[in-house]
Amino acid sequence: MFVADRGTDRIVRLQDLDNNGDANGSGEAMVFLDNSNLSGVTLGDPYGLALELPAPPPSGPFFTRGDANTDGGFNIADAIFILGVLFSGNPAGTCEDANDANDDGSLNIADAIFALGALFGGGGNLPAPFPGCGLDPTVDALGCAGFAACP
Ligand SMILES: [Ca+2]
Ligand SMILES: [Ca+2]
Ligand SMILES: [Ca+2]
Ligand SMILES: [Ca+2]
Repeated sequence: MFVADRGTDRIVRLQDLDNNGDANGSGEAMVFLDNSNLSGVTLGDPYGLALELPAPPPSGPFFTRGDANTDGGFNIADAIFILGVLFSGNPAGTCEDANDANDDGSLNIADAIFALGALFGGGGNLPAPFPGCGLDPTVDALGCAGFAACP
């Protein structure tokens, strides 16, 4: 069975490899064709068959954006923590999403700059969840394994 996901131009192959009646097992759902291996192919949908697959709902532990060192506060130490992860090889902590200060889905110098701007440059608040605890409202590849400062 093939499912074309319009949202990401992706064709997924679903197979019931272990014959248990579903395609939820390991290796049964395989990305057959997507943007990474298209190489010039344009996916069409002439028959309107593609399914609109909803984005996965946010999940994981609650966290506070910007609180990179997960001590329950947002201050200069968090910007220093982010810089330490980026440039000194320090461990990233338990919650990548907290380090993603600008919530663009990647961890880089822009997050440290964004955090410093919010702290000292009148940049205002960080994207949610901030300053309270919550889930990442914009699903991305960054995860949050644990965040001690949130219940
Ligand atoms: Ca902190
Ligand atoms: Ca970022
Ligand atoms: Ca996000
Ligand atoms: Ca995330």
